[in-house]
Amino acid sequence: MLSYSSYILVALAAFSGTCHALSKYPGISGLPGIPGRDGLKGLPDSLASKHHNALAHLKHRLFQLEAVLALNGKIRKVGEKILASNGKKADFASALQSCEEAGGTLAAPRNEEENKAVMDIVKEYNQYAYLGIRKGETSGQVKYLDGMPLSYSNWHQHEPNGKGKEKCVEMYTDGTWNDKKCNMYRLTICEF
Ligand code: MAN
Ligand code: CA
Repeated sequence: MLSYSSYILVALAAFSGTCHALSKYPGISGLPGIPGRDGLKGLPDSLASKHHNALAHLKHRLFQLEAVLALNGKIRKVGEKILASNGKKADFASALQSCEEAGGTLAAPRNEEENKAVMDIVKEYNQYAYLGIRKGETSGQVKYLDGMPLSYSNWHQHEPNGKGKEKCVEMYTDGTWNDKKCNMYRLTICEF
C-alpha cells in the first residue's frame, strides 16, 4: 500500500527529476518534428523554472503543514526524523504494524537528542512505550528492526536482564530503557 506521504515523496521526486533532466538536456535536437535547442527559444528553461517554482511552493506548503502539526502537538521533529504517537497502547507486533501502515516504523532513538524527544512523548502520555529495538531470535543480540546492531543505548541500571525471556525494549518515563516481554500493552510511538 502506498501511503499519502509516499505519494508526496513520489511527486517531489518526479518534480526534482524533471528539473534535473531539463537542466541536463535543455533541448532535443536532430529529431523530425521536434525543434532543437534554438527552435525552442528558451521554452525548456521556462518549463524548468515553472517546475522549480512548483517545487518551491510544495516545499513551503509542507513546511507550513509541519509547523501546524507541531503547533498542535501532533508531531515532534528531531533532526531529520518526525515522531508521532496515535496515543494507543498495543503489544509490540501491533504497535509496529500501526507504524508501518502509516508509512513509518516504531521509534528507535539513535542518540541522546532523539531519546529525549521520544521521552517527551512518553512523559506527555505518562505511558511506557515500546521502542523499535529487539533481540535477535537466536543470538539474543540487541538490534534495530533492520537487523543492525545498536549504536546508542540508554539502559536503566541493571538492564537488560531478561536473558531469553524479554525480547522487546520499553522506555520508562525517565527515558531509560528496559528489556521487556513483547506481549505487554505499551504506548505506540512511530518515527517517519
Ligand atoms: C520487571 C520487568 C523486568 C525488569 C524488572 C526490573 O520484572 O519489568 O523487565 O527488568 O522489573 O526490576
Ligand atoms: Ca528487563
